[in-house]
Amino acid sequence: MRFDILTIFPDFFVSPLAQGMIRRAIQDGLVGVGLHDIREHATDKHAMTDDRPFGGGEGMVMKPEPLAAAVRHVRGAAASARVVLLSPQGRTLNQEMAAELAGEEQLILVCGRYEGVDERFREAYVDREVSVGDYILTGGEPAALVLLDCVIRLLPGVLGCGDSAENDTFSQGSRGGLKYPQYTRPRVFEGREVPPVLLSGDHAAIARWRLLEAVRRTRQRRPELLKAADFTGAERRLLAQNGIEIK
Ligand code: 9D3
Repeated sequence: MRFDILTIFPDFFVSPLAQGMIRRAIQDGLVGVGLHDIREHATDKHAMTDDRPFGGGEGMVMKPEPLAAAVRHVRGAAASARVVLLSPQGRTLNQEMAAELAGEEQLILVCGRYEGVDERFREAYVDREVSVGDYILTGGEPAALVLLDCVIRLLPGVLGCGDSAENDTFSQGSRGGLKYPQYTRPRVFEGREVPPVLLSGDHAAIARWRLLEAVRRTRQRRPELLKAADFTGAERRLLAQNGIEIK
């Protein structure tokens, strides 16, 4: 899969792309990422990418011509590339959307700055507008990184053998709930012991304990994620025996 990122801060992405799973995916040729400075497509002599809003008001707006020129430049032969604008007005990114995006051949990610982009660019060039949540960022760049990260790890061959996208917290592997508490060595840390069942070697008991703990904390922290339909009959009985009713 190919990503092209349009930004006025291409350097923002350099270090994050050079770490861990993303770096390996790029090295292995599973992912290609191009960084493009929108400013290089500015048309006036000062290379301005923003201007004052018509009608007045606070802040600046990104001019449409440099954005459009950058998209056309990056598109080149690949006319099929989808253009994604990172914007607080977009649909909130979730795991389902990430999986959908992972099915695309090429994505052009447009990072807005200032108060936003000229509406005519959005109308004419943008296929999808995506937000990463209800909080205020300084621009689209950190949002593009989040999108990049969660889409890349879904691509075939990117995850290590130990991991699996099917076992993710937000996919069906753990039935849409949160993960159970995890422990590693030492057995006692600052006086706190690892729950004995995890040292028992009784794999069925461990599986029951993990299910109960996962459901308990999901109900406490993210009750909206719990759906009875996601549990087998045996699991529902186990939960009921432990005083956990799921509707
Ligand atoms: C008048 C209010 N404006 C500033 C406080 C609105 C505003 C403009 C531009 C708020 C944020 C931004 C920059 N943010 C993004 O470009 C952005 C974003 C975000 O802020 N939150 C979540 N997802 C995204 S995707 C792009």
